[in-house]
Amino acid sequence: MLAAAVALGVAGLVAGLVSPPAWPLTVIGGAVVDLSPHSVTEFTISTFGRNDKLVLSIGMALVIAAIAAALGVVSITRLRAGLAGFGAFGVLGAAVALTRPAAALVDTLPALLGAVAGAAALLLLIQSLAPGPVAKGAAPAEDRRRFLRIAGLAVAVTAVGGWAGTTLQRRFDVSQARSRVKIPTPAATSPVQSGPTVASGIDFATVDGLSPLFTPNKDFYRIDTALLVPQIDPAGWSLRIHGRVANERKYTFDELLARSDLIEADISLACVSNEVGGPLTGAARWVGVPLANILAEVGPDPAAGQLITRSSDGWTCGTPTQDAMTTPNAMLALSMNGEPLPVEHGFPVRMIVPGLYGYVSATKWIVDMEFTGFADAASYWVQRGWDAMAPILTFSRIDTPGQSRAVRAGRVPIAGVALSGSKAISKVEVKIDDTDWQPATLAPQTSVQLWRQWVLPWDAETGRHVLSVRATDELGQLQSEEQYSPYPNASSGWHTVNVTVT
Ligand SMILES: Nc1nc2c(c(=O)[nH]1)N[C@H]1C(S)=C(S)[C@@H](COP(=O)(O)O)O[C@H]1N2
Ligand SMILES: [Mo]
Repeated sequence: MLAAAVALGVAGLVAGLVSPPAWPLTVIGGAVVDLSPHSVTEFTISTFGRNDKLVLSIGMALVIAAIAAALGVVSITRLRAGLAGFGAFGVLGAAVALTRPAAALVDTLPALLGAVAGAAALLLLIQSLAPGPVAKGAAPAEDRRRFLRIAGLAVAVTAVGGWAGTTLQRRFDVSQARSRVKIPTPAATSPVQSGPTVASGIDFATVDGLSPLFTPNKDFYRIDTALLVPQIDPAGWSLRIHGRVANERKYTFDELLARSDLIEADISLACVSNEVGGPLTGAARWVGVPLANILAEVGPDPAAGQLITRSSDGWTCGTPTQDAMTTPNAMLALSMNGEPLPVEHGFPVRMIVPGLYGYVSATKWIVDMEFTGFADAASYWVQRGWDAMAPILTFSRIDTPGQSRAVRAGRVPIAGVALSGSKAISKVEVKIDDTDWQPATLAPQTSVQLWRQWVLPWDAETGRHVLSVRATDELGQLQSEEQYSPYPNASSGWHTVNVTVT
């Protein structure tokens, strides 16, 4: 295990020097993410949400520790097998590094040099265990001291390598470049945007436990396959648009910033993996370039039904051309809640198409757009069995009281949010135990593409209670009561929470 730690520490140092994404744990983790069957990804995302990457890291650490320990035990009697094990992992790591998007030959170095260092550490450690000719008569205590000295050295190499690697990696960090970006104020802001937060005498901004109308960027859910967040300097960024278009084109970041057609819009995002009542949805004010205008400039073939967009790390998204061209406020977003896109949310540019789940609409770190047909190419999640067409289904969520929370008897708000991808929410109803459905008070619908807050005051009496919610859209469509899990086209069902009043 010490030798494996040395291998990873040295690999970290080399990766910090040549290419941070080529660190073997990032490389192998990325391959694990891409190769996982949908049942595994879905379980991980719905169980651990934004901690999914942490869980993957811990899982990999445990597996590596187990393999390393087994190799170590074997090495005591058959050192060559142990050394061969390191060699095999070095070659495997290097090979997988080459299969990653945008890989270069230098990306094999961290795994290869790490394996050499690990093998050397194993050799020294095992040799220090075996009584050599000189040490034959040595007392066991002396053998142990010798082993501990080399073990200490291994720990030091690991720590220094890891620290140096992390420090070097900061050279690739774009937060400096991001802090220099100034997003212009758009000429056109849609008139409905800054509506009051008050309706029927309730100030929704002050309801305890209710999601704020706009989710702060730091709290915004994050879902992507990127173990290392892509670091893109806007100065070197460009977006290529090609495929079945009349004029193939390239746009730079400065060209987008300088445009006179920037718009501002309030839009909710939702992840298809969200469970009923789950946290994988958020609301933000976005500024960007209207997708319709950009696409008019390239002139797509109307028969090319699918727009494939690609991120710098090779993830792909397939959006119906029709939705990309005609959905109001569909945009190439440059800012989120008044600041340049956070790096984790796609800096410098991401796509937003309101009303569709993120995996078919919300490409972060976008660098490429290609017009094609649905029969000609399948995007990342569609290859893994998720539906190619994925409009957001109407949902509603009880934010407060929370599931299994204890509540004090008396008047408390039952409150939450509801969203229908592209239609207004016209009614939200709450059911308390076995009583009739009661209409909640709705906050102003400031944008049909943004969720709508709702609240129902409740005189809570001691005991256990069951609360349910359901929403209806402006066409009178009640959200589906049928219980589905997310795969392959979003969860459905009415959100229910159990509350104990004391
Ligand atoms: N480059 C890239 N963009 C991506 C993804 C991804 O894995 N890689 N995930 C998509 C999915 S599934 C969702 S739900 C949204 C989430 O956006 P957020 O992380 O900003 O909330 O991003 C989308 N854009
Ligand atoms: Mo998603």
